[in-house]
Amino acid sequence: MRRLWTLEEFPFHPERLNHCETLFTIGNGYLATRGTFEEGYTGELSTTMVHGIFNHAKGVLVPELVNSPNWLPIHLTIDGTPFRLINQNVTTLNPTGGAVLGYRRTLDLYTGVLTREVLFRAESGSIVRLVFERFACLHDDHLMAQHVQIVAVDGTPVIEVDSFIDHRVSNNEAQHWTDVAVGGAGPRTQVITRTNQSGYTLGMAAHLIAPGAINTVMENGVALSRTHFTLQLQESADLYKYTTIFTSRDLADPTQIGGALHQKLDEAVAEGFSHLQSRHEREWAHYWDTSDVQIEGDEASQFAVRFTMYHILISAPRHDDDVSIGAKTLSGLGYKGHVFWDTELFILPPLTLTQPKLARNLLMYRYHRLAGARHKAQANGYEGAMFPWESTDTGEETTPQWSDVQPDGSRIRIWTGDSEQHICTDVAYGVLQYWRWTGDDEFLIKYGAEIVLDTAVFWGSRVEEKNDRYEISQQIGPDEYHENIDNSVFTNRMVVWHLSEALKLMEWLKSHASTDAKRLTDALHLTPERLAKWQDIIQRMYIPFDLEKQIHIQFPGFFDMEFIPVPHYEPRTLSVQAILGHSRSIQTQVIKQADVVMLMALLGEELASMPVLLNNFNTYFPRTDHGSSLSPAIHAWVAARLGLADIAIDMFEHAGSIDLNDNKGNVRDGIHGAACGGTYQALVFGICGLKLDANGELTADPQLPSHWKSVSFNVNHRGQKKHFRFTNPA
Ligand code: IFM
Repeated sequence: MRRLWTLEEFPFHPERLNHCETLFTIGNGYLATRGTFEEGYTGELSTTMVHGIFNHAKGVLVPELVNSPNWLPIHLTIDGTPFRLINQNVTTLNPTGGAVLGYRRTLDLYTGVLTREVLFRAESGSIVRLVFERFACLHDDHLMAQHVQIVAVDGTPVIEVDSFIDHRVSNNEAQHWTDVAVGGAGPRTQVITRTNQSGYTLGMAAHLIAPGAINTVMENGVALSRTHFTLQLQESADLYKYTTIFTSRDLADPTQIGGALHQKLDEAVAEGFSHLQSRHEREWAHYWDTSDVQIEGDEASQFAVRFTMYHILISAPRHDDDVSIGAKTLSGLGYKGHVFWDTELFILPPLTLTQPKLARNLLMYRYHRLAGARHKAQANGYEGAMFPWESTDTGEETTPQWSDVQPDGSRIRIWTGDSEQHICTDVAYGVLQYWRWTGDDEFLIKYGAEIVLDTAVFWGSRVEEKNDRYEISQQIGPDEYHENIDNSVFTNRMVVWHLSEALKLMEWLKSHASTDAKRLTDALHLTPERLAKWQDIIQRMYIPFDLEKQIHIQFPGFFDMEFIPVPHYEPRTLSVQAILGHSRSIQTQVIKQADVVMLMALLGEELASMPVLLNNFNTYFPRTDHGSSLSPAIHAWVAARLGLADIAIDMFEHAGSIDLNDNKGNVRDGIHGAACGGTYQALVFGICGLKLDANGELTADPQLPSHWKSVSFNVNHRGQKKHFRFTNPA
């Protein structure tokens, strides 16, 4: 077993069924499938999410990423005893007459291969050793492979096999599929179906290779590939199942999906499992070549950085620049697959530094959605491009306006779609960071500049000139506990940053791509008056700051509210907001997540001198309850930069273990993608202090925790792979 590369479940933990399903997700950037089992259980959250397949089903407030047909099912019966780990109700071990004698599940993060080994005794007394393997081919978006090895350890068992694609799936009961066509013959089965509102067609086909004569049987509307055979003592059999998938997003003519599915199946069958696996693993090795970070001296942290990077890599689209990564990656139904600022400020940077092609795909998703952003700006009476707080395939705002019904029957108004407008600047930050690290001028000139400039146009129209300065009212900053506040320092200061970058960008374009400078000037109406206004805003924007205390003020009035010493509530499993109750906590200084501290992470010493940054941190850290998973990593990053080593490692460990430990109890809904990306940034930007200087050169200022021996990693800098290794003095 590869050390510190392997996620292991040993023995089986039925009480952690849904948590483990999320952790053991496999994927290839086109789709991801949770770690549910081939035999299926009541209570499982079996989910395959395919990038870009959104649908707005009846009875659901907003569109959501659709749970696609389940390609995993392989049901085995041993001498008439169904192979199961637990009973249907997920409570008792020792299922229907059979007994589980041994169990271990491993996910090799280095290869993306999920393996499960089970020793199972049938009611007849026959004992079989089962080894299940699966992977979603990284070298081929459209192909998934499974292998089951069955060894007769005792007895001469008769093995019955049913393999199928299960189209009877939903998103928490919401039905998204219609016009399901199911069929098959011999070892092949197929499902072709269509989303009932958005009209995406999806097809899946599977081919089973197994001993015995394989027939297709229709049962309950499902096409099963069925076979049976007998094993002699110590004999083994291998089953292989290949599944292919295409959607109308891949093929303009949906009538070609059937042909494409079967052609790819023919190729997979001809190539064979081990060859496919080798090609798949070679692709993974390329990923890790630049994306791995090695930590000597701290095994838990070493494992956590690999685990978090794995989850970013399996969800990052490789060949599609029209989709992006949702807050829960592709690993669960949480947040309905919607794309938030989590992508550009948390998930994107590790890709920018280690897999720039993937980073570019994510930014192109925003470029392709400028029309939606312009529509949102216009609908709200502004100019330019105003990205939605929650985004799907259309680019329109898809934040629900109301929460689900609460236990008391009420619903809570959700304001983020109206007021969390800093998303516009966050996207611009991601674009410029990508450009500076990669030197991808072509991207900037053709696409990125338009994003940065048209979102700047939005801010130019959004700010309010009053009280002899510029202000921005009715905002939600990163701290979502305080809604619709005026002059969020995070937002106002990031707008100043955004407009200054936009002006610098205009100058750069004029000297490096004058035709495009003119094209954008004309298209976006970047008149001298407009640029002069940006300059004026930069100079006269209100940045709430307490001169006496030398701290930034999160928003005026913040310190007039009740002070709650958050650390006094430790140890706790709930957020302090949950402990105090919503209506009280919003009138206190309890902060959900890094807000001023987020500003410090993004702007560093460009924001203020070190003493002010330290004052800020000492002020806001004890007020933050980390009610959001986005918070700890940013605190780790900033604490490391401020030389607060103990806080830095504590917050770093917290960030890296959010999913592994399920601290918040909600990992069943999916991986916290932002915490994964934040963990990398806390390490590379925070603990190692890697950054680009004013000339675009790399500098570092490592502050390794005292118990670490070294940290090593590679980054791509302007097309070149650069290696770093930092050590602690022995
Ligand atoms: O984008 C975040 C937000 O900052 C905090 N609540 C959850 C969202 C999705 O992760």
